[in-house]
Amino acid sequence: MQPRPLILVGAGLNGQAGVVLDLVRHDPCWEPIGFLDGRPDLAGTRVDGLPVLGSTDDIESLELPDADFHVSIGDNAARGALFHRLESIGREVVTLIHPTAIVSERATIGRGCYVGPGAIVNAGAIVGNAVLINSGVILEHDARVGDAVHLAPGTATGGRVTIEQQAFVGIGSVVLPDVTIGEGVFVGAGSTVVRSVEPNVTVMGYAARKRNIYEARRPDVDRLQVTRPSLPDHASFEPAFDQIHASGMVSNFAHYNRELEREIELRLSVDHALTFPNATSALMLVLRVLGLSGEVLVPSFTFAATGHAALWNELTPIFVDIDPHTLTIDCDDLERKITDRTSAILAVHTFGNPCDTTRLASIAARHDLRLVYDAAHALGSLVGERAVGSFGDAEIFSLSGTKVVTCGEGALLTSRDEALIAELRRGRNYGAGADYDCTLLGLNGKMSEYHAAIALESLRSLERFIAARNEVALRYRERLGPIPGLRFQELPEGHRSTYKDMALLIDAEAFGVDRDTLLGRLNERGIYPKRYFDPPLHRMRLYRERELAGEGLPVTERVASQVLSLPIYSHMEPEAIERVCDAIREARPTANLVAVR
Ligand code: T4K
Repeated sequence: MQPRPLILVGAGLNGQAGVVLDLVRHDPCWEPIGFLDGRPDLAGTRVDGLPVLGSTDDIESLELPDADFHVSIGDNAARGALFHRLESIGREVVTLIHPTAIVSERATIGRGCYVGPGAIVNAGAIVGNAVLINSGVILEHDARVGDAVHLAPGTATGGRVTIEQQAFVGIGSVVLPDVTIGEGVFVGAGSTVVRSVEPNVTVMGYAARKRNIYEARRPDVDRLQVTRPSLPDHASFEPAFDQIHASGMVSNFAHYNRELEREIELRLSVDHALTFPNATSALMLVLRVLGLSGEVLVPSFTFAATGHAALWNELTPIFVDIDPHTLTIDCDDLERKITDRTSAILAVHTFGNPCDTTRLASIAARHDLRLVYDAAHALGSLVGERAVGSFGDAEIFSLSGTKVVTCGEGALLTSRDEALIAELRRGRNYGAGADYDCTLLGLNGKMSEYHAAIALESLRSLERFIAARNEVALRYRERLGPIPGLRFQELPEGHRSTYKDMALLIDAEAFGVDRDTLLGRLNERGIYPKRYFDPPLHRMRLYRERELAGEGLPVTERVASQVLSLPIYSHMEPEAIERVCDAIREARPTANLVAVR
């Protein structure tokens, strides 16, 4: 067999690269032909006889020979980002496994990983991409390991542990069975982790006993996530929690659920509001209760839950394109796709930007279609003076952890239709009334009283949160709008968005680097935007397998490949916004830098 040429990314021979070079030099499958490295002093030199072919800064523009790649860098953020950049330009990033490692046939290891001498990866383990499993690691059965994790030598895990992306587990640490180590966690050498660790925390020592552990949350400014919940002071929940405790009614649509429904009816000027445990179940139920059949028109550019609600009801989602500016459903394409099998429109107020509600209402009336809005992002959005919530047959808001107002998990459905609401009340109670005689295939659609109390308290801040997000959005627009190749989702005149997400679109040619490269560069600097919504529904395997691979969705295709949701949250400091803007500006190739501040 001809050995395959291999380029190592990272040339630090006193680090991971030395170990990897040793491995591939003894493996007849590979012929190492050179390095890429970010240090300027190495450019044009030779390391251990092999040429340094260029800088990692220039991966996208270098003319490199036909070869596979392996990123041999210990730092999780740098390795993950370089892996991503190489894949985004179509390069193969290979996994290397030392011949003395034991990997179960029932384990799965992703791309770009390294498994060192004597390591054991046991049955049922699923390992992500760009993961370092160092010498002598024991990764026990059914482990789940996220992307760009680093398990230092001698780490031993019990069964079924989960280690989320970019976590680092130090030398000789032990992780007990069933423990979850959150994203970005740092576990110090020699620790014993006996309970789950939440994301972005450092733990050291015997992590069960408070006395013996050092635990520190990294300051927000270190890692900028796509969002963070803004939560009222913990103490503000206590009176309600005490009352729930004293009353003994913790569920079944009791006092706080009713209060929350009333509050929403008043705030949004809607006739009826119902609480739900999440927007997904509310969407599923409303499509069932409306008694739909055949086809439902939905945008493909949305979160999975929108399309899934149709599939759960054995309806056929027909994918509609989006407007290139507002990113909400394209009414012209929608009209073209109406057939005699169409029974409903399920439109989405994408990222909080309201749809063209006037035109949608008129199309629905003309074709006798039911009209439901997935308003998961849009609690507090306005169409002129009128709040989102009173359009269509029903609108559904999410209160999950990434939303502007959150109670952990939860949702609200609003409608003017009294008969529909009565059916939904039964539906969210398994389909039964007080007599337990079910008249419809319902579900458990109950929000707990604790969640309702949190939502009520959090709702008090809704206007303040939306105002703050609009300020953040304005600042982003001012700073980044003038840069060639960048544009934002457009808001029709007179509409108010919640800015649940701050969607930026990157035109690779005009900006100089593409969306995925930009994402990698931002990740290297501790900034973690998200590709909402890529892949769009019609490109998800679930939908392709059902031959629901929508056709004629050119705008969706383009937007999905260009979109990046930038960090935005209601308590975001101006310095954090500037940090994101600086990082985006500096991600451009030098030649493209024009005098834009
Ligand atoms: N329709 C639409 C259009 C939707 O977007 C959604 C949900 C639904 C329907 C369904 O609503 P629900 O059934 O969920 O009520 C998130 C949310 O989990 C999901 O609710 C949301 N849409 C979707 C767009 O985004 P992920 O998997 O991207 O979130 P995750 O866990 O990666 O979080 C992103 C960042 O937010 C993290 O890096 C850290 C931060 N975060 C997140 C959570 C959950 C926190 O700081 N605290 C938290 O509690 O899905």
